[in-house]
Amino acid sequence: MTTDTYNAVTEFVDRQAASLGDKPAFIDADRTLTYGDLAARSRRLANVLSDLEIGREARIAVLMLDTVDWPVVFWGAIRAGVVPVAFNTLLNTEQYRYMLSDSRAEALFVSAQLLDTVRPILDELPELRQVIVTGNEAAGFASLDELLKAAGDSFETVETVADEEAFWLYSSGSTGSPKGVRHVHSSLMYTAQNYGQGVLGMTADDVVFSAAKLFFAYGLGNALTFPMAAGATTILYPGRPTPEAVFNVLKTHNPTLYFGVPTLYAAMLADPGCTPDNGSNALRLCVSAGEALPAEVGMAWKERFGVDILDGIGSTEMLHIFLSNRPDKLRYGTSGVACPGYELRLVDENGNEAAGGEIGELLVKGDSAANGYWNKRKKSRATFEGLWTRTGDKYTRDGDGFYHYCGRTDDMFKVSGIWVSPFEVEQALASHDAVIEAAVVAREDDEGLVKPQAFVVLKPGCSDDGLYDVLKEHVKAAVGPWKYPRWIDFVDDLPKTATGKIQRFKLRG
Ligand code: 3UK
Repeated sequence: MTTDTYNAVTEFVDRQAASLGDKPAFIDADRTLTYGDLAARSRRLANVLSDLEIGREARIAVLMLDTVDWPVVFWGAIRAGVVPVAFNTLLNTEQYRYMLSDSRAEALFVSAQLLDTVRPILDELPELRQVIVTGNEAAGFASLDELLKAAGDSFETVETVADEEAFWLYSSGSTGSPKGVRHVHSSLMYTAQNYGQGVLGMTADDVVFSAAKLFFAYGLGNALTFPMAAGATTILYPGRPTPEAVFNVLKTHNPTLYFGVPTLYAAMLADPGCTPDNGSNALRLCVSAGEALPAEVGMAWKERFGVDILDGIGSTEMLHIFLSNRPDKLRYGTSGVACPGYELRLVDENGNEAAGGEIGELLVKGDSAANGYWNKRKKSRATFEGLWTRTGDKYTRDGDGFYHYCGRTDDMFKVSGIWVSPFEVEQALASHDAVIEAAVVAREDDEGLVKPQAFVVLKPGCSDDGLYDVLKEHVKAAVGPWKYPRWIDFVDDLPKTATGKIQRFKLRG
């Protein structure tokens, strides 16, 4: 009997180190890590785990800022057959308590700056045997640098199989507790080939910067697996990606590819420092994901920098982008077309194919789908339907085959019997000059009929005086007379998930 022996570290790290040993793979503010360094340090990390008796299939938690240590811990664990679980660095103590206990992580690798958030719970977790601090030293804790120094430098990579679980990501969702999404070894190269190479055409000449962090599936592909598969170089930035910080990285490192999220693109465009000479002089392409990119933002960016933003939709469950615009097939205001390696379907409530032009839920088929959620059988079965994964997103497909986003399945509502996608009203509001962003929810009026209510964030210096009537007419003209918000609340900001998605449920009265 043959088993399909495959450990992703061999392909991503060792094969690249063999031919590109001295080439920088990762550059952060303080250090450069070559492909050769990464191979060596990840072998040491594997020895650290083995010395700690953390064995194959055990989980370790990775709560680390984006520095060159992140790939070392991720690949070192995978080399040892240990499963790294990437934690969002923006969460609170309670959320970490849940994720550490849910995952039964046996070790925690934590950036010194984040230690205080988890410190209060470290004694409460029976499975957690080791806390290893990266970056600065922390009294009373093992330090990553010290452990790596002391560890042996040769390690026989564990012979995992292609279908074996390699790593987990936690998916926050807008309701319920986060779900551990279990991914296998083979998925990483699958996304790198289909999207990194197939859509972006990444090569060894690329220099990559992703404002989305490595703990997001989006950032993990953008800044770790895609550039590594291509032999490219990634710039890592550990801080908060403010427009100013991002412009600074662009100017300093001149990446060829930049990955952001819509809110950040909009904020960058609104920033006084947003001029081409403040950007990268080597930029060839930009990417946006996480939420839909308003057409105006994409077009304004293109005008300002002469470079397109490719909007694409991905999910933690599918690991990366499966539906996207392409450099040669781009239509702003849409999510584009199916990526190589993926098939898409739009289905109605009864599971039938949505007929031409109708809204349907998007289902996706492709080999990077996760194994399922950890210990959440009902949710796994509702999402992973055999070869097809339900996205929970509503779409229409136009005559040219482009997919148009219509919001989440659960946020849609009907006004006067006609579907309203909060999303399209939000887009209409956001296309007004005075507006940064908007959230729209369904609210019952005095007659118990559902109507749109909007929460609007205005640009600095814009007054809301008389703006309600202006925005009402603006929306009517843009998306249809019945869709205008019957109420508008002007607010300072919108409630969002840790991954930046609007939490409409918090706004419903
Ligand atoms: C929404 C989009 C419209 C959509 C992700 C790129 O966002 C990612 O993963 P998450 O698990 O969220 C998935 C959900 O986010 N979404 C993402 N991109 C778009 N909606 N247009 C878009 N371009 O609701 C989807 O179901 O956090 C993005 C790569 C990997 C990812 N995991």
